[in-house]
Parts: sequence; structure tokens; C-alpha cells
Amino acid sequence: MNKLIKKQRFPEGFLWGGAVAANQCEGAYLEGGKGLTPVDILPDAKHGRQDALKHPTKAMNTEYDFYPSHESIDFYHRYKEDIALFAEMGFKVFRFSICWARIFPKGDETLPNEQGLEFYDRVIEECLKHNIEPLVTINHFDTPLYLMTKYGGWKNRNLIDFYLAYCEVLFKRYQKKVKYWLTFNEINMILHLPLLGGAIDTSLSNEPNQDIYQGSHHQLVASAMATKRAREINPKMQIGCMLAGASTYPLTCNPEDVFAAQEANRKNYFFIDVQSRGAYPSYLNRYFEENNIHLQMESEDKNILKENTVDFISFSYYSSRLTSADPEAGEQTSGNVFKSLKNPYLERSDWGWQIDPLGLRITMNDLYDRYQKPLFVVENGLGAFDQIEEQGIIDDGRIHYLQAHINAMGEAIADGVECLGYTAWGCIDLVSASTGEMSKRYGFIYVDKDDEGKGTLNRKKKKSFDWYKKVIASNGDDL
Ligand code: BGP
Repeated sequence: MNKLIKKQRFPEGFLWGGAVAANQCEGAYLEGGKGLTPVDILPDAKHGRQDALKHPTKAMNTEYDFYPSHESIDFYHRYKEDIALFAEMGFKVFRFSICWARIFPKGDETLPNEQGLEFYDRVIEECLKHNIEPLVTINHFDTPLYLMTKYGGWKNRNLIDFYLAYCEVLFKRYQKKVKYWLTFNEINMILHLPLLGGAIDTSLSNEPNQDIYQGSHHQLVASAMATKRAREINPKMQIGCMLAGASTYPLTCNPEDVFAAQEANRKNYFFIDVQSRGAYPSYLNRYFEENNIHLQMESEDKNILKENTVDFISFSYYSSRLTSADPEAGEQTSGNVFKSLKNPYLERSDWGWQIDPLGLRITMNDLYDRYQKPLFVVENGLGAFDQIEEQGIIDDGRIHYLQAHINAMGEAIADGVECLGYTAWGCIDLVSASTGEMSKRYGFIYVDKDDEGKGTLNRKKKKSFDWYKKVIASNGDDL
């Protein structure tokens, strides 16, 4: 382990917990009046997920054998048992998302679906009963599918209004119960997975890049307007942005490579520049000019962005990335939507994701230097195969991964970074976003279900369950 990484104390009140997303855990995909979301039409990786992600309209008209999101881990019916297990680990916070299509099944209705809201009433009550702070992601990869087929997804400005109507319902109903909100999960994901990030079918588009950036602009305006509305409804609510984080390193010290890495980082940071500083950075305007991208903005957009910046910056971190100016240089990693070259200094997970705890400290320092707003690490973890052995599930690899990353986070805090909390991704095993499979597991809690969707769905504690409990009880001292 790098000698820079060592034990640190975390501030009092640090929010330890875990994170999930509706589309990866709830199941019950047509219960309670829920409408379809893009994820509901996707098969798993072995049955054409990659292709379906690129051609969603075609996927809608194809019959696949197995749709992982339809049952998922059935959190919809088992949330009580699951939240009780989180409470047993000592969670202070639980990050989950509300499925937009449970509240507005098509997305453009005027009245919300009461049954959908009642489900989240129950989930939130359950958290509060256990003294767990709910942290809500408003949109985690599941814009209603109807908004894609009828309106073309986020490239259409009408989605801002639909999203705001949805936010209005949530803020009014939960203002006294939910303090922390994230407007869009991994807002930069729209550049890499436009279907999940923006409900955009780029295969139908003549100018995919234009549509994607136009969609990003609408999300950025929607996020700022939601922030404004939240503050009007109850200024105690704290609104955060959410980035798929991770610094990109240069392959060599050749300035060309260093510049390529800077450009890659800027392409990510621009979202936070807008959400945290309140304006598009000048370098992006140049990129737009050179790539023939013409954003359609309304006259009020600039002010909306400027006046409604976020309270805190949240991000996911799994891995650092590596790039070069030379397209022939290095070797690409596999298994991640973010392109990266193989870094010879790093080990890789079962899925080829590079393991770089120090990269978390680097990312946190970068973000804090740039924005000086509190950070929240809302996703981090190791997706791995787990084996049930006689003594149970001994997931030492996961424990080592988390130990090293929590240490690195402690070091960043010691460097002076303000950090509100840490929610380990997939605190209970759930369906993987990239593969749609169960075998890529992140949890402290095992769920008996396999890649074909078979299993009892019974929950079982892994070795990491007790380890994380101890981490939380010691406020991060006992790793
Ligand atoms: C992030 C998403 C999550 C989650 C995670 C792990 O991009 O916000 O939804 O799934 O990545 O990815 P995967 O499930 O593909 O391993």
C-alpha cells in the first residue's frame, strides 16, 4: 500500500452508509402503477445489452428472454428487511433513488401517481425509524421511457418542465424528512450512455453529439431550476450535483499526453463548473465551436445557472483513468464505459476496472481545489464474484478495496477537504448497471439470485458486513 495512505479520523457526524438505485434493486417493474423506463427494455450482457443500449428503439421491439430490472432483488417488497440490516451495520445515511416512472408513469401527466409516492413514504419512514438519514437521487438512469419515444428524451426542452413538476411533488412531500438531494446521478454519463443518462436514442439521430450536449444543457438548467424551487419550498434542503468522478492521468510526461489528460478531465468537470460555479467554462465554448455544436439556450438560462448553484458536490469513484495523445499508444482496458489505457502500476478487478485508492484522494483534492464546496462520496466499491463457502461469504478482496479507499478519503480530509459522508455502492447486492447481471456483486449483504434470475432472493451477511459495522462504530478509525 502507498505510504501516503494511513489512518485518519473522520469529522464528527460524518455520514457513513450505502447506496442503491431504484432501477437496480426495486424490481416490481409494473406494480403500483409504475410506467416503463429505458432500463426495463434492456436484456443482460449475455443477451445483447450493449447493442440494446445503442439501439433502444430496436430493443423495444425485440423480445428478449430475460430483463434483469423486472424483478431485480425485489427491494420493493423487502425494503424493511434490507433497511433493518443497514441499521444493524450502523448506517447513518442511505442513498436511494426515486423512480420517476413510479410518480409520473409516462412523465408528462399533470397529477402524480399516489401509489408510487406511498411506496417512498414507507421507505423514508423506515429509514427515519432507524435514525438513518435518507439521501435521495431524483433521477438515476430512469427517465420514463415514454419521454424518449414521444419527445426524444432530454434533447427536448419540454423535459425541463416535466422534471420540475416531478421535483415539485417530491420537495413538497418530503421537505421535512429528506435533507440531502441529488438532482441527476452521474450527470456526465449522458456523454457515454445517452440512453441511461438522457433517454436519448442516438441511433435515430443525424447529429448525436449535438443532441447529447443539448440534452446536457437541458439537464443543467433543470438541475438549477430544481435547486431554486427546493430553496423556495424549504431552504433547509441541501441540493447536490453528482459526477462520475475519477481523475485521468497522462500515460507519459510528454506534454502532449499531459494536455490530453487535461482535456479529458475538463470534459468531465465542465458539468460541475456549470453546477457549482454557475457558468459554462470558456474552454467548452471553444470545443462547441470546433465541433459544430450549437446549443439552443433561452435568454434566461445564463441567469438561472448563475443564481442557483449547488450546495455540495457528490461523485462516484471506482477507478482512475489513463490517456495518451497518441491513439496507438498503450493498451485499452475492458469492461468500463469510460475509456482508459491500462495503468501498469495498478491491479484490476474481476471486470478489468483498475484499482487506485490514491486516485480517490487525488480526485477529492482536485474537486475541492477547484470548487471549495463540501464533497460527498456517494459511490465507491468493488464489483466482484463472491463464493459461498462453508464459513460463509469471505469477501476479503472487497474489504481490502474499501479499507484502502476509506484510508485515502481520510487522507484527503486531512489535506483539508470538507467531506460530508461516504455511501458504499451496492451496499446490498443488486443488478449491475453495465452488465445487467447479478454476479458482479458489491454488497455487504449477499442476495441469492443468479445471472439467469434464479434464486430464493434470501439475504445473507458477508464477512464485510461485520467489518463495515466496526468501521462505522469507530467513525473510520478501525479499518
Ligand atoms: C455507476 C452507477 C451505478 C452503478 C455503478 C457500478 O456508474 O451510478 O448505477 O451501477 O456505476 O457500475 P456497474 O453496476 O456497472 O458495476
